[in-house]
Amino acid sequence: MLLDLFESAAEVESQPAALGPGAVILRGAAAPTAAVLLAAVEHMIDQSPLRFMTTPGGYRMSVAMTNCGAAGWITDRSGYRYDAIDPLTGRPWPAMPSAFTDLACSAAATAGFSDFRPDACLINRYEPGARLSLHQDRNERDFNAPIVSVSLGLPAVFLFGGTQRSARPRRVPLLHGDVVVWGGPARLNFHGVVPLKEGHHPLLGRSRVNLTFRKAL
Ligand code: MD3
Ligand code: FE
Repeated sequence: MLLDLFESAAEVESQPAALGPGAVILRGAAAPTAAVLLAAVEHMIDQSPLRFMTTPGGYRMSVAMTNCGAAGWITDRSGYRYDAIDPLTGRPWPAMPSAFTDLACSAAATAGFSDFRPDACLINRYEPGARLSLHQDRNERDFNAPIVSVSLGLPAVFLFGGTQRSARPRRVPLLHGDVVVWGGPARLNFHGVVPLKEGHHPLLGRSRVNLTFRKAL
């Protein structure tokens, strides 16, 4: 029956799939709540605005960033670190909204990390041309905790490398609503984002927003 075919296709689409050892993708898992998530982002950037941070080497990042939660990731001339205070406002980062916590915890649980509780969420805003060069996320204290990422808006090509910088990365498209849990053997893999292509998204216009949930402390 045709209806059964469509139903099973829809089910398969939302099933967790392995991108590689330790990396589980939930295609479209955040699409139903995207409008709620983005309204929370708007409220957040009223309190702690998006800004272009400076790398320790003195380069201005092309991705605009802010944070919510007990700790926020920052970079400046003195290095990369987490801090409870937003250096731009001198105040704590905005609290993590329950819609964020709920999504991150349920995605992590689906991937087998039922005790994951994020205390930091880095919000990355890409406009066409913005990119993130190959790096590892190593400023968190506990590498046993996974990182959960949520992609919204324009599609991006994600670079998924290995544990050595020299391994040639795979190119993985990340689309609006995709949620990925990066844990276990994938936790310290090199990764990056190729320059965002020009485009228009119905909810976000010329931009992509990525939320990364971490246990930083
Ligand atoms: C794989 N952000 O904020 S999310 C970052 O799309 C970051 O904005 C990218 O890399 C973005 O640090 C990629 C996917 C991601 C995040 C963390 C990871 C993949 C990861 C940590 C380990 C391995
Ligand atoms: Fe990263």
